[in-house]
Amino acid sequence: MSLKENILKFLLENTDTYISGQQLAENFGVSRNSVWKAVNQIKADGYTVDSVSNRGYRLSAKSDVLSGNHIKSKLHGEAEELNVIVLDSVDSTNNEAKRMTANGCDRDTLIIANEQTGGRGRLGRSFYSPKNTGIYMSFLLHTQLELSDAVAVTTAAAVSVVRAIEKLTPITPVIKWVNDVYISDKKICGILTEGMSGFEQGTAQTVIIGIGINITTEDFPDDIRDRAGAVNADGLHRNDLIAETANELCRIFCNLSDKSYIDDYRRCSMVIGKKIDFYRNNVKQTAKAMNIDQNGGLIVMLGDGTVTTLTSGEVTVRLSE
Ligand code: BT5
Repeated sequence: MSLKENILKFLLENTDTYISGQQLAENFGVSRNSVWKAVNQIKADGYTVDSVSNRGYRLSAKSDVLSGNHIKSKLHGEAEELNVIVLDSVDSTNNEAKRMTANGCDRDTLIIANEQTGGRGRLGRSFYSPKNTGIYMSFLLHTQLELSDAVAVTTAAAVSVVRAIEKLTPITPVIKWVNDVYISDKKICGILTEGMSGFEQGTAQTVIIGIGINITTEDFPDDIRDRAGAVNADGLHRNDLIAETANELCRIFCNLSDKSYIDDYRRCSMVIGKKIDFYRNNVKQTAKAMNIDQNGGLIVMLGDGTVTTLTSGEVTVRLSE
């Protein structure tokens, strides 16, 4: 690690106290001038460092700069093996994951961007991804999944986001089948799962799970202003939420046959028991959402009493007026 990275790590671990330049210089065996230069580089990266004469430096708790090292230091369990890549700006982290796969990347990788210039939703829709205020990340995981498991993967990702937010904040989000997370009636997160399949085997060998979470985003474009919101929790840092989501997702994903996460999905569902409209191939149907099955499918009762299960992520569900 460079001097800058060492000092940053030290300051991140000691945000409750001032550390003198002298102490940092002694810790890392360098001059105070080198410490001063490294702190200036840390500030240039976007961190807020309070410096008070005779006391020293302290990283402000407000600093929310994406850091691969910080994220890695908080990964545990199955997630510890993840290769973590942080980008300042990219068209879409899902696109980047596809490019990496095409270039032969065979490691399970988490790609995170501070901004997306072409963030994507389902069915060619876009996902607004401005700088500094959100989490835009894709898990590139190597696997042997049945293509029919795609919905299960998306539900697992939604549960991971909810569990991570619940762990780090006092907020309890809800999930709108299949891929949206809401807080106070506003969408704060969308998930886009894409498989790169071996058509002959009918399996996905690489799955890309894209997750976008609005953390402090305020100025949404006009067309989504009424429907989009942000987590907006005091003291929540993106690095921590990314790591916690990764810990949960990798744990569930590595044991996908253990369906206990579906209980959390049901607990947080905002559609069970509600009247919904769903759109399949642009045809609108009205139904009552009855339950979520063990594979993440939505069991609905149609107007004529027929019960059917929606399994396709290509179905769009809206709560009826
Ligand atoms: C989604 O699609 O919500 C999936 C979004 C996945 C985004 C992640 S970010 C990392 C990775 N890289 C990517 O390029 N994508 C993934 P869908 O259910 O189709 O919803 C899209 C709709 O949500 C849009 O048509 C808007 O109405 C709305 N929307 C767009 N941006 C939003 C935002 N930032 N917050 C809330 N709603 C948004």
